[in-house]
Amino acid sequence: MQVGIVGLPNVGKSALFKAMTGMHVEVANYPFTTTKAVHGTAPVPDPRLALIGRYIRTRKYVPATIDLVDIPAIVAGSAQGEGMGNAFLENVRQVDALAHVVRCFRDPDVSHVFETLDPVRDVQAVETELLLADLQVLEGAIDKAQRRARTGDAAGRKRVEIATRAQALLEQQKPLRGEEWSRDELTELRSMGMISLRPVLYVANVDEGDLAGQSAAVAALRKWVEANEGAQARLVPICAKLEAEIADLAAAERQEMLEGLGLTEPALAVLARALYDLLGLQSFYTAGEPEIRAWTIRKGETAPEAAGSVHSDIQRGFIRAETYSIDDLVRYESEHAIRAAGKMRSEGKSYILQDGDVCHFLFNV
Ligand SMILES: Nc1nc2c(ncn2[C@@H]2O[C@H](COP(=O)(O)OP(=O)(O)OP(=O)(O)O)[C@@H](O)[C@H]2O)c(=O)[nH]1
Ligand SMILES: [Mg+2]
Repeated sequence: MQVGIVGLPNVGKSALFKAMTGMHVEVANYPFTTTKAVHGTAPVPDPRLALIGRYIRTRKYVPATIDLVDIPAIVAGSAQGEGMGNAFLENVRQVDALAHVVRCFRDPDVSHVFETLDPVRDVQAVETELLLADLQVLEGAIDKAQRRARTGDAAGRKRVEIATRAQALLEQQKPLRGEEWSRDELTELRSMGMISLRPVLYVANVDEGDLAGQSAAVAALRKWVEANEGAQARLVPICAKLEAEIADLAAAERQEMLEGLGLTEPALAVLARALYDLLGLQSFYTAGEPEIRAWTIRKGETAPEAAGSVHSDIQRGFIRAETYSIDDLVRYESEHAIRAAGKMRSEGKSYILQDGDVCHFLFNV
């Protein structure tokens, strides 16, 4: 899964990226510090790995990962070349979801491109640019498809119809993610690289003193999100600056610091959970002596599809999956005992994976 961090300049995008990936990117108090997209990986915190490790001896734990991209800032007029201009566009089209960082912290020492603190205005400014970028693409696409349609091309006619419907929504300031689309329509819109189709996680970048996100600024943003977004958006409060500092500490100090702040987990865990929920993802596990590993799949994937995320050969030559739940592992304490109790399931090609399944895939290529 690839997630693009977007937002106005100087709102804490790189601080968030640094906190999540541990990479040392430049975080500085002036707009357009980030001029080129930076890619990084964040390990998904997952207590189930260690839980499995209590019963299955292993040499290594491998968590799932989220690919993050710190994308250059978007400002009013970006779509027309203001600020960093279209620098953001190319990256924003590649990602599966957007993490939209919104300034909700008060700090007179950190400059704001619009001077005052107003998260809803900020979100709308960025959103407008994204919608304009989509509109520009649609205009071109409609033109082209109309020419095809005139020659009697059915696919061209269909594209004109879908693109025109999308255009009407965007002109009313409505992002495409808020609309119901059929599978075919989604394929068509994705092939046109529509940005506003992507789910959004709003990251309210809060004050150090407001980790739970109870300030008026966050409340206003939350209200706006509830009124204007549907199932394709979420909001989490995170203090990027503090989390970036925590990420810099050694593991032992990190735990101490979190406890001192009254936090039960690092923001990365909060962010990962929100993204899984937003994108309809879940984890399954492979476990053995070489490694215990978490894999990310979409809910509803079948056993061969899940096997495909481990290796395409395993999908191709899939025979069956020997599967059990982590609950059964905790209850019976070993795979041997699970088998003896008749709880080791043998699942075929149509089996839909359940969250937390532990799988051994049997295959033949
Ligand atoms: N007080 C406070 N300052 C923050 C917070 N997050 C970021 N900052 C500060 O805001 C400034 C900008 O942070 P960056 O992470 O560089 O912002 P950015 O969004 O990447 O900015 P550009 O790359 O210029 O678009 C830095 O001085 C940060 O220390 C926060 O949660 N609280
Ligand atoms: Mg930056």
